[in-house]
Amino acid sequence: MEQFQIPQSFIEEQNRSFIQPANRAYDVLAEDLDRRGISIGSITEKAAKFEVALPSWAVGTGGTRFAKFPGPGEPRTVEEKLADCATVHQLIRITPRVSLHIPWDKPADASRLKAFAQSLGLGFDAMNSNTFQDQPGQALSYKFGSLTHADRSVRRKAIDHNLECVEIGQKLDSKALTVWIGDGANFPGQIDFRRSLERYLESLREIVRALPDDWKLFIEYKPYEPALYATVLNDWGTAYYCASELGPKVRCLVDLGHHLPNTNIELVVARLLQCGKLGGFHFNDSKYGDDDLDAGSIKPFQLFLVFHELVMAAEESPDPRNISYMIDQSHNVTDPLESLMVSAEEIQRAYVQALLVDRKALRAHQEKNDALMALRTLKEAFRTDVTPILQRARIVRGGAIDPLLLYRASGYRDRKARERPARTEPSAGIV
Ligand code: PSV
Ligand code: MN
Repeated sequence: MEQFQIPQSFIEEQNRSFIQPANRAYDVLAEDLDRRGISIGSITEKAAKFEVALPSWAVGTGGTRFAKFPGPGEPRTVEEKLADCATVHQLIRITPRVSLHIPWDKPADASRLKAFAQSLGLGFDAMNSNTFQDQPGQALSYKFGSLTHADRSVRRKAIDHNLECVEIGQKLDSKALTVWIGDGANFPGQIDFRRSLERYLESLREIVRALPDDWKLFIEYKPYEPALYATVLNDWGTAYYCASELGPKVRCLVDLGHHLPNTNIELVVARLLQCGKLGGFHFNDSKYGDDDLDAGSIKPFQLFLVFHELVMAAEESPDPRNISYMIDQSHNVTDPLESLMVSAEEIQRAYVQALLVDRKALRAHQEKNDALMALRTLKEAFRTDVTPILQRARIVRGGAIDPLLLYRASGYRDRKARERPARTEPSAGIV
């Protein structure tokens, strides 16, 4: 059966009903920014160049450990996941790459998958290994750990899996491997903290040795879950220590949900930037823990402050090693494609707002210890409604002025529901 895609002519036709108010709003904002000494043209250009990668594992409905409530037209294969990602990118125009999870997305033929992705206008971002779950029939279990397991043969299996991810990634033209492990303990005394970390480094050394020259490895930390008493890679300090020990190809990955409540994440970002060890992000939002909610839905000011650190650091010393931006969310109650479009836009919004900060004024207020004026300077940028810039950035690239409304009007989900008959077996699991 032919797979439905939204015709480009439909986007153009829909955009016609939004173009006049969008243009008017852009002109009003241009005047306002001009008064503030900011050229809207150069900000729009930067906004149009912004990119964030989509997670293959988030185009299907997610769930909690209690239940999952799948929606109609869920993608069943990696090809269908890519088709959904292509639709998001078609409308939003800032998500040209997909981050794959192995073995969830293990391709039967990697070169064919690469060609298929290219035909959809997509490429690949970081590969993700999975040693936090056993696969059907797996003899050596990860129940008590993987890269840090006490048993050498389990560590061997986990190392080999990561090497395989790199091998697949090379065929797909990916340039990075993200390693997140669930290793840890539920009971005091269950593991030796220092031995576990030594074993982690020993395992990682072998993986890093096999990395192609132009590849990076991202260490993703997380304070707890699935281990509920102690986690081996628990925080940015541990990740930073390991990244330093493992050399220049290894950096830290900040997943916004992977911090204890009230952690000042923008400060963590600044520290990692300063140490030259910030490699990438998994964007999402949270209220309590690793909630994997939509980026910008709970703490948009925090997201803005993170981008303020990134933009400021890039302005002070442009870093050619650049940082990978990826989304990592679980969409439990929404259409995942809608959530991904809205989230990508919120991430781009925070970036654009951060571009508007009058950093000279901010510096002057800091030097005079004028706390309120410093905050006001940040808030002035944060409060600016940059929607007209985001819309214009999409228009120039052939995207949708209002991606959410256009997606709903296109009937995409209904078409997919017919093309992809639902699976009926109940399923639990986070993603
Ligand atoms: C772990 O919670 C995590 O953030 C890692 O990035 C995993 O790869 C991803 O979620 C998917 O479960
Ligand atoms: Mn993550």
